Amino acid sequence: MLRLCIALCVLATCWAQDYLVSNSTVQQDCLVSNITVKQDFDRMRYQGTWYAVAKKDPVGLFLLDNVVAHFKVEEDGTMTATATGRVIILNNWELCANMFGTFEDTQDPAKFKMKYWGAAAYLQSGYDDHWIIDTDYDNYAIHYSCRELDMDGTCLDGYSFIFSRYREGLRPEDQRIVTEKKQEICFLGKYRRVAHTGFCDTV
Ligand code: RTL
Repeated sequence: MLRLCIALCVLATCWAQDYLVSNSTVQQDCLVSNITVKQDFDRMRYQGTWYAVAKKDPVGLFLLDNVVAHFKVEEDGTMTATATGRVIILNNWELCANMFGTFEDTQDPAKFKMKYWGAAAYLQSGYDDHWIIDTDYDNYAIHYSCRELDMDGTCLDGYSFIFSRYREGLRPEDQRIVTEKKQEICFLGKYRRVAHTGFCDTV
């Protein structure tokens, strides 16, 4: 009987260890403070056009589709961006929103505070976190913003964009990395594809 008990205890310990190891390789506690971002983020290489191919929405009004962002590093080193996207405001007024953003640096080169506003006064403005979770600069980027922390340190209200350098979407080889990262930021299963229909294209 004692032997059986010892054997069961050993087995249980092994299971527990296994569980902890698999849990620590993919960050599963969903604490915003434990989310890792791109190491040594290089804003110069991040410049240029990024097409949103998927997004996880926050609560409330948001960019619907046709979302394209252009990032730039100004002469003084500040990162700025413009973005366009289809929105519906006042219940049924559909338009292409022209948005602007300036980024404040933080201690971490991949974590910014983004001040954003619209070209027209009736468009939303705000001040959000803007984290670059991962990017290879040439193909894909995963953006994350938590607007409101829950009492337990997880994200209560946040949004995220999956960006591609190509309008058509991500290359198959980048999809695995992106899925892994979606899981790490605890947004897996919450994304919607972002269509590009030409709604915001200027001729
Ligand atoms: C993203 C990166 C590039 C610069 C900016 C961004 C965010 C824009 C947002 C716009 C919301 C607009 C709304 C308009 C309706 O009134 C992250 C794409 C500025 C959040 C809701």
